[in-house]
Amino acid sequence: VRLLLAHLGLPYERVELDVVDRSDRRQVLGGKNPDLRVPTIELDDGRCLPESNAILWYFGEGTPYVPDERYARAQVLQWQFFEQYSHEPNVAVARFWLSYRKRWDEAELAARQDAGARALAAMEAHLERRDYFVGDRYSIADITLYAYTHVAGEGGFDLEAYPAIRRWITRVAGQPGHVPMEA
Ligand SMILES: N[C@@H](CCC(=O)N[C@@H](CS)C(=O)NCC(=O)O)C(=O)O
Repeated sequence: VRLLLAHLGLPYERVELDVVDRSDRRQVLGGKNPDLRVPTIELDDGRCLPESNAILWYFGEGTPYVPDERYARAQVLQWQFFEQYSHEPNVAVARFWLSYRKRWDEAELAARQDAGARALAAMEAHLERRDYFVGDRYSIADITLYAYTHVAGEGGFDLEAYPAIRRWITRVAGQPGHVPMEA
C-alpha cells in the first residue's frame, strides 16, 4: 500500500501496530476492520477499508497502475487471489515466524516453505518470458506480489533459484517513485 501511495504521490498519516504484541489491536482497529489486521486505511471522510489488495484497487483505479481492458483487469485479480491463497500464507508467514516472532514448529515451517517454493516456481515460470505480471506494464499485480517476494529470503527462501523473479524485482525497484519497504 505504501509503495502505491508513493508512486501516486499521495500524502498519508501512518499509525504503526506491533505484529507480535497484539494487545492494542481492538483499541486501535475496532470499528475500522472487523478482522483487526493491517493494512487498514481510514479516508479523510472517516470511511475505512482493510485488505491490502482492496486498498490497491481503491487508490489504483483510474491511474496507470490498473489496466482498463476487461481481460487484463481480471488477470490483475488472478494474481492477487494467487497472492492471498498460495503466496502470502506461506512466504509471508514463514518470514513472520523466522524474522519477527522468532518461534516456529519445524514441521509447520517446512510445510509453509514447500508451499511457498511452489508459489515462487509459478511466478518464475510466468516471468520467464514476461517483464510484468499482466500485459507488458507495471501494475498493482506487481505491487501485490513484490511486497513479500523481495524479502522472501527472510523466510528462508533462496531467490538465487529464481533468476526471472530476481530480474523482475530489479525492474520493480527501478520504477519511478519507488520507495523501499523500510522507508
Ligand atoms: N489478507 C490481509 C492480511 C493482513 C494481515 O494478515 N496482516 C497482518 C500483519 S502483516 C496482521 O495484521 N496480523 C495480525 C493478526 O494476525 O492478528 C491483507 O492482505 O491485507
